[in-house]
Amino acid sequence: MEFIMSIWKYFAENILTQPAYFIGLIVFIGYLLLKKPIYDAFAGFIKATVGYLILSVGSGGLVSNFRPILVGLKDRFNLDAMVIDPYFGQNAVTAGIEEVFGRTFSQVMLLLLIAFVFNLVLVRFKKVTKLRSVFTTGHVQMQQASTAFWLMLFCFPNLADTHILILMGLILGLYWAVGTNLTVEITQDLTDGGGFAVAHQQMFGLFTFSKLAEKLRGKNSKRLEDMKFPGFLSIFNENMVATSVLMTVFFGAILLVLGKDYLIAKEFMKPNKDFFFYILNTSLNFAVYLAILQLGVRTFVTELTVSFQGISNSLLPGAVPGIDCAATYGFGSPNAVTVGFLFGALGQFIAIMTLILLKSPTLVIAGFVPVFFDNATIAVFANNKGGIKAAMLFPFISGLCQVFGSALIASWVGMAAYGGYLGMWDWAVVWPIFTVVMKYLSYIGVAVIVIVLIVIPQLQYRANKENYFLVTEDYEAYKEKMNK
Ligand code: ASC
Repeated sequence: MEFIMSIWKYFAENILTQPAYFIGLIVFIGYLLLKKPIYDAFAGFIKATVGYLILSVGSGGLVSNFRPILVGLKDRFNLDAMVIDPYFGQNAVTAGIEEVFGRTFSQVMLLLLIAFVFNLVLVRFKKVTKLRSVFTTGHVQMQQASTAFWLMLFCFPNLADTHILILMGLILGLYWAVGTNLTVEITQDLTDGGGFAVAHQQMFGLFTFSKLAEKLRGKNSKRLEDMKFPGFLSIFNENMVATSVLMTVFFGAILLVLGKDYLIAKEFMKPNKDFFFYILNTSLNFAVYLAILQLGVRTFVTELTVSFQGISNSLLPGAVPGIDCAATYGFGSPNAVTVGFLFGALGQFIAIMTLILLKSPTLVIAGFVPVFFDNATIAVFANNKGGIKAAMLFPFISGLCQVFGSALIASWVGMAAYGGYLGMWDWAVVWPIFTVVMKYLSYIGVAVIVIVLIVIPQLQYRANKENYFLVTEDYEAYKEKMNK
């Protein structure tokens, strides 16, 4: 048993929680199943892994450069506030779980195993479960597992570790499978049959806002990509220019508020550098990382689309992999990403102001990951379904939800005291609801959540029985039938 556990631990640490290698492995196996020669499979592995690593350089660069700037606001003004950000959330769990509940979170790998295998089993029996996708974004699974661990302990403080893990494995595994499955149609539509779904932290949000965006679409609704600015504004038609200008205004304002002295003291900026060019350089890097990110997407998505047919022909019929939300930034209008970020930030800003005015005991600092990755993704999908108005409105609403939802849940369960909460849409809206239900209904609450999660894909299936599996199995045929 110990031997098996150590193999699992090795696999989990090096592959399962490292999406680049995990996607590489999937592509490798997929090609072998397609009976391609081994050297082709190897080449596919390299392209998929390198592509995903490029994507990670882009998204990691955004995170590491822009996260400290927003968090700096808390530091600069000595605010006693919690940061809504997955990394802060994970730290808060590590810092507080022992003090508050007297537990350690050493079995997180085991939990991932339980939940992941459960996800695979659910998809393997898709005829019954109607679930079509597997969650593969490992670093996100770790963050979610930590937060879920705290929320479950809050509801069931006396439950033994093993029992908590089993409960969590059940609910998390279902959440992953049902959440990614919710994004199958909208992602296939956005990517024109890219052959993947989204496995991230706003899956219920993407589904909800896409549905609402469809309702918002009028006869003359335009998408961002159809919009052409006239005159001098025409420079904004180009994504790189638009992003650079808007980010310089946005981050320029924040950096000015932080002030040169603070930035030097915190070693953001070298003392001999010019402040104006420091601001410009920092802001332009936003466009740089975004471009890198999109290059990464282009590198691995084709490999994944082709090779996954191997897996979906035999191992997991009709399944698609759920991957990082950033993979969608290579599709639709590139300006949607920027628009979503800015309107999400506006929503968060107004929500934070409201908390201050209402003298809320918990103050929130916007974290970069929720502001950017949630709202940009919501805008990409909303724009695709409902056009410009949707791409502005829904990230704005999402920004409000992120702040208010996180402030409520994190104060209630005691995470706010440890400085952070995950803060992404599903974790600011959906999981707080789960927590309320479990806290007040106990095991009946667990049963209610499990049943609701099981029923969701059944309802999706009912709504479009004929084409439900076609959308992953043969997208061209699906499109033709849907157009009729
Ligand atoms: C997250 C998280 C990140 C980003 C990244 C986006 O939730 O932890 O590092 O989003 O996955 O590409």
